[in-house]
Amino acid sequence: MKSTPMTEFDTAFAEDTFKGLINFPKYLLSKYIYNEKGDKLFQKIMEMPEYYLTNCEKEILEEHTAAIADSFNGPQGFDIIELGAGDGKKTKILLRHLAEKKYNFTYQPVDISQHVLDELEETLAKEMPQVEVKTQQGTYFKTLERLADYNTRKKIIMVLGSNIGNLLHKDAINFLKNIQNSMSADDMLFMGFDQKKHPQKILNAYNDPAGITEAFNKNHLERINIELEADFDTKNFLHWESYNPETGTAKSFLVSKIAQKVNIKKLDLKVSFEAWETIHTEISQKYDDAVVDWLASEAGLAIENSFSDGENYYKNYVFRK
Ligand code: AVJ
Repeated sequence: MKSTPMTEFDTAFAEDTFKGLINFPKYLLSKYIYNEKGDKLFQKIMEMPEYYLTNCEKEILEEHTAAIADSFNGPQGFDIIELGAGDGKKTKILLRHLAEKKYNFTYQPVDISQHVLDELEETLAKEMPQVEVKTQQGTYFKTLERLADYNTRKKIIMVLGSNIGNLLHKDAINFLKNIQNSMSADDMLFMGFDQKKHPQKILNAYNDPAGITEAFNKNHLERINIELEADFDTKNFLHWESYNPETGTAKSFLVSKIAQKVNIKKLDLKVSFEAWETIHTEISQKYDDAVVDWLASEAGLAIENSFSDGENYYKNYVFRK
């Protein structure tokens, strides 16, 4: 192992990877899974039968479209700001309804990837040309800061997919606080939270027999191989999922099946693994009303309403400040 830590790194990815792999226990930050291949694998995950989250949220948006649309409306119409829009498949259910009912609104998808935004803009122009789209490239944080000064009419900030589940509670509260800071009194936050349920159902969603989630998890090592010139052999790692029904935390790991050394050239780092040593790679937090209520109140927000699927597997909450 390297004795003198580097003081400067080329990228945040390099620095975070270094920090995570010299830590005990080892970890990697899940946000780095999403390179081009990671995006594609996540699309595949959303199409798997085991990954119930997508269908549940789709069901909610389909079954409650009119009520949701109604709660969005303001005296001068409204602007939907969606953080992490992706391919917008689920959002389009809402947008189609809003356009048909001639609501006065704009759709402003925010994403770090200009490529994702360009594709979304293109499909929207084709499928519903009457919707006014203003894409916003950038980090959530920067965008929210900019939005704080924007107060001409009601804003609906939207975060779908239970994306908040990747954050520890303290980070989730900070994320919600950032959103709260950018909101005016009449603005709303519309956000999806995957719910606590039968532990087996949750484990199955993150441990599919086809191995797509395994490939998704291992893609992190492949990204390190490519971008940081490392020699991880992904065959020597096991994808392992755990779920703690007490805390509601699903945790993903890559477990080293053998004692091994990995060389990460660009970090000037040799990482040693004992047999069965772990790398923690992701959390996918599951919630209940009490926890959502607590997170919201810590961030100066209050639950105004919520919408659920038929099985109560998933909920979309409406928050106000
Ligand atoms: C995009 C964070 C909602 O945690 O359920 C899916 C990512 N990881 N399968 C989730 C994911 C493994 C997903 N989120």
